[in-house]
Amino acid sequence: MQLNKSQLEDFDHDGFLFFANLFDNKEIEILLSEVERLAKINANSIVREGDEQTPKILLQVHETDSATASEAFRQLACSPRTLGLARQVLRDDALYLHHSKINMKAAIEGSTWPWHQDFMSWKLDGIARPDMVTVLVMLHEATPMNGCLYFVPGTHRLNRLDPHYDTSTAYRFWAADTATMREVMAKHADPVAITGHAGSAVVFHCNLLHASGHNLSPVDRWHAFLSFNTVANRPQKVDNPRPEYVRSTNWTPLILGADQPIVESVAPA
Ligand SMILES: O=C(O)CCC(=O)C(=O)O
Repeated sequence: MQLNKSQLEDFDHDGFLFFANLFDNKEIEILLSEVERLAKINANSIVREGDEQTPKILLQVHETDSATASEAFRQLACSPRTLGLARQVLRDDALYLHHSKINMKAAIEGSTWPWHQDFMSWKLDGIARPDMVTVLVMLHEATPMNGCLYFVPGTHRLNRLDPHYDTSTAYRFWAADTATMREVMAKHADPVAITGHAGSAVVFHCNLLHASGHNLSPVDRWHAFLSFNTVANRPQKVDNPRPEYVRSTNWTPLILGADQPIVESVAPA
């Protein structure tokens, strides 16, 4: 999938590019059934929430040897439609995954993600430059009602804002504070709802301000996130690094797969 000059300019200007129906129904069915399998695993790389301990985040799905390894998600991560896209917007072919994850925003219960830039956390992982992007693949349709993401276009050009530690959900992380968001939103275009059918995808810059609401709908909203970094920008040593499943030290450049559909595959035992 070759991006043209105007798409690259749009990415540089807005901080994201959206692709409707990039993956077909068969591919999405395979990935959904993999998520169902992975969600039953008992591993530290799964964050749960609520009284029912419903899975919220399944991490490290792209590796071959993690507790939550999935060959289908490995194929997704090496596809020209994900890795190929990330290479083009980052203008670098030597990329690895800082992390991969499935955010499972469960019907009724699935909670919010406050406004943040991903690089708020990733800089603290020891990463020097914001040469990172995430490719998000919608495994279910995303709507405002079921907690789709919102982006504030162009905010990646603000560079990294001062973060504050958010403890409002089961996943504690660095986010933007209210005063900062009031100021930023007064000066920028309105946030854009990232809605689309299952199989749609969006690539976005690590300094783009984004958030999502609670899933108020009766249906689940699952999204896959592949967060790419350049090998040259791999993290430096930090005290008390976060676990491998959120801060990968596997910096071997990913090999681009053939432009073929994701196929059914048997996960490692
Ligand atoms: O899954 C969501 O709704 C938002 C996730 C998000 O913003 C993130 O993982 O950085």
